[in-house]
Amino acid sequence: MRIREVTITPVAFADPPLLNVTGVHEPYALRSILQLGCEDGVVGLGESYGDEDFLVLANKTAESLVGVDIFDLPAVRRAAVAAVGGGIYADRHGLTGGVSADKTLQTVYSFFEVAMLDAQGKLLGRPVVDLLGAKVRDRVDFSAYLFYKYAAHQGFQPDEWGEVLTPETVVSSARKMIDRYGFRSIKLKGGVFPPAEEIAAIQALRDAFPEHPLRIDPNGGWTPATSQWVAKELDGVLEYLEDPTPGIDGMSQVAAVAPMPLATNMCVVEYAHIPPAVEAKAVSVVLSDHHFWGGLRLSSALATMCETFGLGLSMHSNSHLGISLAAMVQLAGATGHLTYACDTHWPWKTQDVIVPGALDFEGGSVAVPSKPGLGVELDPDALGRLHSTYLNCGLRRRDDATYMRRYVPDFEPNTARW
Ligand code: GKR
Ligand code: MG
Repeated sequence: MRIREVTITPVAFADPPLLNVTGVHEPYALRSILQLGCEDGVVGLGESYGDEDFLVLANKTAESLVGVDIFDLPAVRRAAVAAVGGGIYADRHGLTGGVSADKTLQTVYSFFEVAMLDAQGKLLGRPVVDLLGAKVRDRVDFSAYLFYKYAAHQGFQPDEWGEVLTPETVVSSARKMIDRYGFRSIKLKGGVFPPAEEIAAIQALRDAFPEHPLRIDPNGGWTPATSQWVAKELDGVLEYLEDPTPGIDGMSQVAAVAPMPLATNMCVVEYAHIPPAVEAKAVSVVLSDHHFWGGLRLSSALATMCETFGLGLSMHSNSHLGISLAAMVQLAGATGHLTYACDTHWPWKTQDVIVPGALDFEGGSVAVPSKPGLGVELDPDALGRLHSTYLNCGLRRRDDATYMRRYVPDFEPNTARW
């Protein structure tokens, strides 16, 4: 079965003012939605970043895919190689670590690989998890992903989560998220306030949820010395400390004294980073992300590699919609070596492009869909609405720092600032 038509639709969906080390989320998050229309009417779905620079590379790749057999993944890789041409897509907000030609290629390839696997599964009548080696778990655990946040975007109505800027409101947002989704572990996005305040928030979470494993992730917002201090302060409190400081060298200085494992989605973001990170004993846990690790198949290989080197594996998330969640769940469903609950931004969104009901959370986990392909269905009206939002919102690339200056005029994103 061959590809007849490739459609890439940029969309924008409402996103709350969530804070991180580089600033604050803008009123809309951008994504791109891929439809690979094949002979026989099968349509393979994909989802990835919505930044303009990514769209240019994805559209260029798409130009050479008509006529390609849906099992011919090497042809997709060749198309991506030709389109990317050794160039570098930089996400600009810097929250997913360094950029490189290889990471760019893997990012572009992944977008299409997921849609190819969705189409293959639909053709064969099997879920994607079967194409990845079959299900090793029925449900995939996720963590409650907490953010400090403002009450409202400027000029918008307040959202239902209200302002979260203190340990007390961090705890109440956790309670609300756990009551609604049943999460059994908690992650706090840090790097927003001086570390002592964020330590206080973690301690408050520990008191309120004594049984929930906890993590904090300042996206490299602290110096190695500060990170070492935080690690000691939180001895016995964290299941892992995520990206306290930038770079393999910095992380290895922290790891040398930290009593808990260090995790990363910033300093190990491509295969070439694994040998030096292992050698420097910089991290104990890699957060995989199929969107930039080259798709679902290569992310399975990453799991094997982590197992080989004695590294744990968790999963990283960015603001995303249902097609991405379905891909994450199918991948996690087939990944034996997945040692922690995955991240997801799911609770923060109020809109989607898929028909609801396929990915419900219960007890903090999502059942691996058993329908063919990714197991989700595109809602064409919803896609149209979010595409109109994209056209009208004026945003073309994520830029948390510039938007932050509306709240804090002299704000400077600067990793390792504390
Ligand atoms: O959504 O602000 C955010 C996060 O900071 C995200 O962009 C990160 O990539 O969640 C991510 C992380 O774990 O670093
Ligand atoms: Mg992270």
